[in-house]
Amino acid sequence: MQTTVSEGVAATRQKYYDTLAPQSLAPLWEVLKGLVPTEPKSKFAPHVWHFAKTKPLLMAAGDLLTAEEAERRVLVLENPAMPGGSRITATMYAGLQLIMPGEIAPAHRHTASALRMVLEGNGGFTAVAGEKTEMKRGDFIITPSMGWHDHGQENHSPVIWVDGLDLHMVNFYEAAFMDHMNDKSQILTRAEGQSVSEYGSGLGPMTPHSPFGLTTPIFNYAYDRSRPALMQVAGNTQPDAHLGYALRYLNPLTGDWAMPTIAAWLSHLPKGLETKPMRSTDGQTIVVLEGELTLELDGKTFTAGESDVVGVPAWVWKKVRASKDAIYFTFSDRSAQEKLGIYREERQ
Ligand code: GTQ
Repeated sequence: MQTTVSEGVAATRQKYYDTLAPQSLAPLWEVLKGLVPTEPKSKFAPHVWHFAKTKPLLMAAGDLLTAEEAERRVLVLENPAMPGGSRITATMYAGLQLIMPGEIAPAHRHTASALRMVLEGNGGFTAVAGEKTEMKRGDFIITPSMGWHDHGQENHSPVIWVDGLDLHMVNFYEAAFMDHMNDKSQILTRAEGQSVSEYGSGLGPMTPHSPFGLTTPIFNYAYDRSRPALMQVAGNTQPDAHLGYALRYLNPLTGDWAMPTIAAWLSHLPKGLETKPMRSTDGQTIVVLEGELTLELDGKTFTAGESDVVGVPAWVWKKVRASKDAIYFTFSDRSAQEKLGIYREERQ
C-alpha cells in the first residue's frame, strides 16, 4: 500500500537507498506496483495504417534502394505510442514489404518466426526450406524459426505483403541467431505444393515427422482454400457473438496454432453485423482483406478498409462492425501466451 511520508522519513529512506545502489540492490516496495499491476495497461495505442497512405510511401522506397541493398525492403509499422520501438503491439513486429519486378530479397534464416499476409501478389514468390510457393492476395505464408527463406518476383509488377515476426519475443530471451546463405536464392529441393500435398489434405506421411519442429509443416495456407472454407461455415451456421465467423490456422500434426509463438485466424462479418465487446491479453494485428470494418477500441472509433492494418493492444475493449461484408486476417501473440499459461479474455 502506498502511504505518504514526511520529508524527513523520505530523506532517511533515500539515504538508505543510496547505500543499496552500489551493491546492485534496490528496494522492491518502491517499484512493486509497476512490476505486479492489478490488470494489464498497455503502453501501446490502437492505430490504423491506411493502405492509401502507406502504399505510395512504400513504392517510393522502391525507387530509393533495391531489395538486395536493403536485404528486406520494409516499412516498419511503428506503434505511435513508441516511435523507434519497431513494434505494432507490445510483443509483435509488423511491416509492409515490397519486392519490385526482377528483384530478389536474398536468402537468410533466423531464430525469429515470420508470417506474411499477401496484399498484392502479382506472381511473386517466396521459397522456404527448398520449396517455392506463389504469393497471392490473402495467402497466409509462414517462415518457421531457422528456415531458409528468400523472396522474389520474376513478373512485371510489384509484390506487397504484411510481415509479422515474433522477433521481440526471441530478443527478450536473448536467444536470436541469423545467417546468410552464400547463394542469393535457395536451390529448390522440393516440388512447388509438396508440403500441402503431404500435410494439407487431412493426410500425412506414414512415418510421423515434423520438418519444422513446433511449426506447421504447411507454409502456405492459400486464400483460395481458406476463403471458401470460411464462407461455407458462414453460410451454414450462426455467428459467434464475439467473434463473428472465424476459423483459425492449424498445425495439422498437433491441432495447435500453426506457429508456436503467433496465433492467426481468418474472420468474416456480414454487412451490418456487430460483435459484442471483448478484450484479451494478446496484442492483435488485423489486416482487412475484403470490405470495411468499424472498430470500437476502448471507446474510440476507427475505420479500416481493404489492405488497411490495425494494431489492437492487449486488454483493450474491442467491438467490430462490418460496414460492408468483410473478411479479415488477425495475428497475435496468443499462441505463446497460451503455452506460458497466461492468456486471458473477457467477454461482455
Ligand atoms: O522477410 O525475412 O519484415 O528478416 C523483418 C525481418 C522481414 C524477412 C521483416 C526479416 C524479414
